[in-house]
Amino acid sequence: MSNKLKEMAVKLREMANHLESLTPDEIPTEPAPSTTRTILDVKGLSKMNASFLRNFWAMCERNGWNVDDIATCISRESGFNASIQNPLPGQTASGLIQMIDATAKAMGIPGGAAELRTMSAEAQLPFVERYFRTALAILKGARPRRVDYYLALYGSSHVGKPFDAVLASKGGRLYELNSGLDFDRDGKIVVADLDAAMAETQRRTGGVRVPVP
Ligand SMILES: [Ca+2]
Repeated sequence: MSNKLKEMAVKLREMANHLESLTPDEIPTEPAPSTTRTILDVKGLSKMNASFLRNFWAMCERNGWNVDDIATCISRESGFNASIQNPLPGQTASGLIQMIDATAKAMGIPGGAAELRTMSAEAQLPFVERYFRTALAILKGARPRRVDYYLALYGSSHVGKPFDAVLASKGGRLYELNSGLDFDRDGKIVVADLDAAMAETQRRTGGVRVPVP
């Protein structure tokens, strides 16, 4: 046995003797494991209060949804600003996930988008949950891809579509309203563009995560 190994053996024996001499109360315990409940720090998320973060986490957990991906959608749509409205003329899209007036009414808000804008972010969550549940039902229980959450916001008919499926083309109204989503600027918004936009939003966090209190 080398001298180094002998020294280590002696040290280990000393440590073992020391531990044996401790009473149970004195035996050092492992520090409490840090929480695994964290959400990717996408723009706007860190300003949300503890109650919202807890409810948001619980909503994703009970539905088996990816909390980072839904947070990414909300960040891109509203920056977690519950009272925000799409500023373009004639557009009613409002709130966390930018529901249009007809959708807000269909989700059970009698006053539609105008009423939605008066609700807190936390009060909007049950309607966000109802919306995603309805839109993702087309997957029949299959795990959504990252982009499926975003596709859900563009109409549930797009959920599950392949990455090369075209959602809008240059010249069309839908394209002009969402031209920022044409990530590679080729005149077509395809599913892959939406996924790339989500990836970019997530990359900008630098991997920083917000703990759920
Ligand atoms: Ca494109």
